[in-house]
Amino acid sequence: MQDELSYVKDETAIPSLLKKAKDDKIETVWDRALAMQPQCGFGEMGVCCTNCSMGPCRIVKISPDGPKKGICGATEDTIASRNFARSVAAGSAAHSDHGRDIAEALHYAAEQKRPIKDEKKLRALAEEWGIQTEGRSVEDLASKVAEKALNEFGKPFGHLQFVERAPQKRKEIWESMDVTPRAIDRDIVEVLHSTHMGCDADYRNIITAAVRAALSDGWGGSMIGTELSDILFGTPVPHEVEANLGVLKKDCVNIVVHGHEPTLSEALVLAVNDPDLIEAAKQEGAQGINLVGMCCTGNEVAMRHGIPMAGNFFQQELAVVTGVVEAMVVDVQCIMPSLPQVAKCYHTKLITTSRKAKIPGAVHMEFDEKNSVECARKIVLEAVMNFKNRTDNVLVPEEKVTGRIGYSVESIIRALDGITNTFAHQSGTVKPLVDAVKSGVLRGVAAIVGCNNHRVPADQSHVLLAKELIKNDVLVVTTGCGAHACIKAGLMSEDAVKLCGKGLATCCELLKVPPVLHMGSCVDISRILQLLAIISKYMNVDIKDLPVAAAAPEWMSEKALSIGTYAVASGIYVVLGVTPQITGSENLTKYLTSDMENIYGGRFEIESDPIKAAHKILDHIEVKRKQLDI
Ligand code: CUV
Ligand code: SF4
Repeated sequence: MQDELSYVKDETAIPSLLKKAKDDKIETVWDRALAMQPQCGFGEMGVCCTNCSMGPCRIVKISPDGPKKGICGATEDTIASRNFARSVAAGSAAHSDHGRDIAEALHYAAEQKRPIKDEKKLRALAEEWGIQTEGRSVEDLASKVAEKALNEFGKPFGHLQFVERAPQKRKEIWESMDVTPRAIDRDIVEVLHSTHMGCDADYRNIITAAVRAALSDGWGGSMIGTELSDILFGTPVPHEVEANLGVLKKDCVNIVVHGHEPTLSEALVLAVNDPDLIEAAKQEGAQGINLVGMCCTGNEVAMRHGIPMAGNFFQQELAVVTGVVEAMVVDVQCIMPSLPQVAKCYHTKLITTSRKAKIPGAVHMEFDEKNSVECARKIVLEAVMNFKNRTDNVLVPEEKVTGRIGYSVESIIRALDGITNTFAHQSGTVKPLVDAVKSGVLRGVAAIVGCNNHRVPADQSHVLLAKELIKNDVLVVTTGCGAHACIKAGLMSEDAVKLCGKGLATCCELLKVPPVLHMGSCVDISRILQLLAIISKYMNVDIKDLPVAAAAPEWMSEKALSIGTYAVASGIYVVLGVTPQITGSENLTKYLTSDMENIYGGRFEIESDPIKAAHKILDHIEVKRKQLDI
């Protein structure tokens, strides 16, 4: 927990709005974090168990007195690993259920003969999955691909199809550990079962089950989410976008779309361009309708449509505090239940749309995939009609920057090749990138992903880490709230080249890309896996051999734990800036931060100082370079 002064220096637009929130007597996440101090030591160390009603049980670590076992006899290792595994399973469930919704959306789009944007990618995926493509209509193919994707969740035999994308050596490691993901739902259920009271008590075996569920996310649910979203809504290509809360417009009806799934936000993009609704907004005295995005759904529509990126996780309450938001439309994940309280103090309507996420105090307008455009129109009209209720108590912050985003794997490969044909699918190769790394001009690649957390001044660790890495000639790729942080700090602008080391600066200028590449939302970390798999196969090595690393400097969600776990199990070195709730078990901590490297080639590192984290990543990259003899 940091005091407010820590926000004053950065580029987040937070200080001015935080002051307004104070004046307006609005309670924010920082107030509640302060009120929560000191936080529970048992929970912090992961040694509180509530898995059965004989509990809650907690293990006392700080003194020789007090219980060292749960009532059933569960040790700290068992309890901490079960808690960790259940979090991973929940994170994998969230990402994968998102993937399932996209697969359903593709199914209905095919059924209703709605547009399917990337036919080339659809055909490529159908071929990859062994679906007969010749002579088949787009709708027919889309429907087959959707069905095959939906079967990935519960098929009784075999393993996930995207496992085949991994390099051979990686697949062998997974086979030897029996963690090859089988069916997404099954792998998640197995974690819930095996961590039930009186089941698995071996922390290593519990983590093995968690690894399988996490791989089901990265190489399953998330990858399905990304690939099918691209097929349905279009594969992102590079373009300019504006970011930060300054994208709100005083004279327009402002709609903030917040949450995760692109289905809702895509329908809203269509609805806000409806001439009738724009006319209605004008009738109400507005200049027009301004749709902006927040968190990952913001990333989705920014990547595909250039919709402005209003902000990340810690800016959601402050967006409402501006007083100019007519509606905040949310679906699932990372939506603070505090929002209706904040909205109540202004005229803002908080509109929930998913049956999976209702919030007391919000207006619920359920989004129906079969009727998406009509639903979206109703929501937009609700916002338009709310414009007249706006008061004078408004503050739109000045902070607004422009950046270049849209780096799907296809776009990156095209940028490398200097090919401008935006319709080509996977044309070109990663050779120029590999050559740049081999020659040492580029030292390596690092991913910066994840959320905001009150334990870190908002965005600061993302930005400091990114700056230190690019200064040392490491190309950064980013998703999620990390991407919002980086664009706000100007790291996706042309000027960012000035912050780069000589080698990276040369590459960026040559290829006309920023040093920090926005690859999308959190499910789009599957794009990073895909890129690493392509590079590994090209170089004929395993992912663990590459001079790459990942960091989640401000992570908070269970999804981030699932991501971290599948990254480690994919052979990646992962630095966490916030300590996970595992430290009550020395064995588990050692397993995750050390032993796993001997098995999977990747491991967790815990480092809260972003500059130190950058140097640990740089050291790791140099070790890998040496091993590759480059
Ligand atoms: Ni997944 S990155 S808070 S919204 S998971 Fe949500 Fe995206 Fe973290 Fe940000
Ligand atoms: Fe306690 Fe064991 Fe029940 Fe957990 S499962 S609450 S440790 S008795």
